[in-house]
Amino acid sequence: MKSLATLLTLFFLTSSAWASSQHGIEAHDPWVREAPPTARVLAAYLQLHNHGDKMRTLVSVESPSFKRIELHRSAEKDGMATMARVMKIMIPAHGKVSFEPGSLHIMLINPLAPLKSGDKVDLTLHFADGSSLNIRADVRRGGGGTSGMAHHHDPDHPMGMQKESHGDMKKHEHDH
Ligand SMILES: [Cu+2]
Repeated sequence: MKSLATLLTLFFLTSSAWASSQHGIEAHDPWVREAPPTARVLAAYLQLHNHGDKMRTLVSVESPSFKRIELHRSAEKDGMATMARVMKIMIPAHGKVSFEPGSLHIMLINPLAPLKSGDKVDLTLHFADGSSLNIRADVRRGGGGTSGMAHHHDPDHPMGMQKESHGDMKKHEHDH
C-alpha cells in the first residue's frame, strides 16, 4: 500500500515537471491580455528561462490565431509611450528575459476570431538555431491592480500599429 502511494506521488511529480522544458528554454506564465472584441492587436507576455549553456535568440513567433506576430518593446520617453519593433531577443545562458506590460511584448496582430478571458492561444516561438517551442497562453484581464498607475488604455497598443516605423531598429524582414 505504501508503495502504491509512492508510485502515485512519483507519477504526479514527473507529470508536472515534464511540462515545458524543451531545448533548455522554459516558458513561464504565458498570457495574453484581453482586449475589446474589435481590437486588431493584442499583446502576449511571459518569462523565458534559458537553462542551457548557450545563449538562445528568439527571432519570431507564430500562432494559428493571428495573421502576423511581431516582437516589440515599449518604453516611456519624456512621458510619452513609445513602441519599437525588435528583430531578435537574446536569452543569455542560464539567464531569463521577461515580457511584461510596459516593456517587451509579443504583439499579436489581426486576430482571426475575437478572444476573451479564458480562451487559449497557441504560440510557437522560433529560435535562431532553428529550434522552436510550443506554448499555450491564457487570455486574461491585464492590469493586476497594483500601484497607483491606473491606465485607461493599454500602453502597449496605441492605434495605428501599421504606421509605426523605427528605421534604426528595423532590419530586413527576411534575413535568411
Ligand atoms: Cu507592440
